[in-house]
Amino acid sequence: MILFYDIASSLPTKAWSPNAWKTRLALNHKRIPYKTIWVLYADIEKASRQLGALPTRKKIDGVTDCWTLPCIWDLSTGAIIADSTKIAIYLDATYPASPESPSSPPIRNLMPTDTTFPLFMALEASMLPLFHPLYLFAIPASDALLDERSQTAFRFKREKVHGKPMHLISPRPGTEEDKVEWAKVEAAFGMVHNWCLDTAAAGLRRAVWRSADQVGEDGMPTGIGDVLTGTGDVLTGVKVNGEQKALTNGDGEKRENTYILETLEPTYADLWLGGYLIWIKLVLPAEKWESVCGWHGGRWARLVEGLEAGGWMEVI
Ligand SMILES: N[C@@H](CCC(=O)N[C@@H](CS)C(=O)NCC(=O)O)C(=O)O
Repeated sequence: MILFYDIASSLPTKAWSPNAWKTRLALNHKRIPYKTIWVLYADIEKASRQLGALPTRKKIDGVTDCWTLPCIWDLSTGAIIADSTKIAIYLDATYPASPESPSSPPIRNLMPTDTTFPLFMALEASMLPLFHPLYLFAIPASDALLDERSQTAFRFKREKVHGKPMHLISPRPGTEEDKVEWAKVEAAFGMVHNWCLDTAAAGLRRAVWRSADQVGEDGMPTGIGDVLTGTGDVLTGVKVNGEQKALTNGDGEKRENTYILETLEPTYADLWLGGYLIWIKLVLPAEKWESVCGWHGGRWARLVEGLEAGGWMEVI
């Protein structure tokens, strides 16, 4: 059993923080039993110190330790780990998918091949600086969902960083600034979309692991070495043992390019992006999520629908 420390909000899900969503999606993906411990934003440092978690960075003074969530306490091993990326690495190392000792349901890997981890690190390093415009919208919207004591703590740092009071950080809806800054968010996601298109155009879709020479109990291909087929932006099928099969999600429904490495199930890169997409969907006005759904052939809506349908968004 894992205790998962997440930050509470007034949303029905309580969960809102993009970084904590990455860990929640990861725990759900690996089907590891866990229980959420809800912490108020104002109490992150106190709760983390009590737990014995390590600080993850420095505060804005550059000197003082800063504790952040998500954090997990694995009661089976005693490990206490803060930072979503460190947690993802720990989970795969401690609970790897193992064909030798199959469990039911089977444990999945977040990073299924040796190349997935460096690819994910490159994605994170490229995307993080591009997300600043997103913060302009999502930080004040998140602030509005916190309790008063947490708002004070949340605002202290953000208002310093942005040089304005919280209520002036977001561009006013409908203004030129609103359009320009939102277009930058679209461009950030567009960069990843273009990587995917380039990969497809170069015929590099063999970079797929969970697809191949066998079909698992769920009707999905398993193993390594198959060929995904399709044209342009849309995957239409998979060759299993040389035989063409429709690409389905297990319910016979056709699956288009849902995940960024064209895998049949998400890898950690999808869950990482999913953390931000879910943040947008949960905290911003509905028209912003509608706008995201129209970007890049609807791939981000498909990604979040895929996470919802697969049970990855469950709050336990
Ligand atoms: N690199 C960390 C960042 C986590 C993070 O920034 N968490 C925020 C909430 S989304 C937090 O706890 N902030 C507390 C603070 O800045 O004092 C991760 O990926 O887990």
